[in-house]
Amino acid sequence: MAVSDEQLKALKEKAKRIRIDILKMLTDCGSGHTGGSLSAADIATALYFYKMKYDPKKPDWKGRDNFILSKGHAAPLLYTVLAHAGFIEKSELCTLRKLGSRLQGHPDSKYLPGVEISTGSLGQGLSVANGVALAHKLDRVPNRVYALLGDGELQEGQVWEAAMTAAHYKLDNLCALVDNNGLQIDGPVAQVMGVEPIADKWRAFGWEVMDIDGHDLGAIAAALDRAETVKGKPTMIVCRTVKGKGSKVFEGKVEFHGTTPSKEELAIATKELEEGVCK
Ligand SMILES: Cc1ncc(C[n+]2csc(CCOP(=O)(O)OP(=O)(O)O)c2C)c(N)n1
Repeated sequence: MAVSDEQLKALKEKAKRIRIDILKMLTDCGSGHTGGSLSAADIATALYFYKMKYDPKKPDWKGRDNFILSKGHAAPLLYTVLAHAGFIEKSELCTLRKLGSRLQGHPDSKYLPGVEISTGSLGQGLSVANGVALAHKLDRVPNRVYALLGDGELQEGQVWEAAMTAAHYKLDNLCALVDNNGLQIDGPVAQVMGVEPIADKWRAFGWEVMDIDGHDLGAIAAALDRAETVKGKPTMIVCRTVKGKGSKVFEGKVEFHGTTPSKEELAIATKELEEGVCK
């Protein structure tokens, strides 16, 4: 299956809408993670609107593929994607981080349909993904499992235990993606604790590895297609991204890791996104 020009156009439009909705909800709320939600917006768009099987009306449908947002602080992205996919109403997005809301600062699987597992403590998602993928193998079902990690998150030791486990159990129904935006909470990943060469490390751990532009929806779709053909080992897609992607207001600015736009910044960013200023 290859992505058509028409599909690609629709995916680009969807990613744009998702970015604008993320920024609106974050501006409204006044707290939350901007940079890492925007950097992974194209990845999540390709997963939810090109590749994954799910039924928003039956979030627990047994035939679904599973998405695990290991970098749980990108909750605004997940909530927006779930709203666009029909799991929740778009009007609920404005309840982000409010007392009693289902949309807490980090995703809570107990309250929100479509969230497979509560995340936020970095380093744990891939281990969970392994368990789900192994269960699908034991059940002899074709469901696939996707896990999204941050590059700063790769500093967590548990990630590498999970990397070994997935290869050991030959989890070819598992596809992990790393949002390789080069920044973490308080500086460049390379300065805090370097994780490069990311692709070589995963290869050495026995994974099939692809290295792509994480904002090229055609490349993401093609990589996800190819991952399905890999046999006997898990796949890692290293997605080279820009933190804060979509507007010059946020791009490459570490201070927007956990701060939200002002109303003025929202207006500028929305205009830039509408006009496609950032390619
Ligand atoms: C175990 C753990 N330690 C620290 C944090 C605090 N924290 C939240 S986001 C973040 C930076 C993560 O960087 P990265 O994975 O590169 O995320 P991205 O840049 O894509 O947002 C940190 C340290 C956490 N959530 N969990």
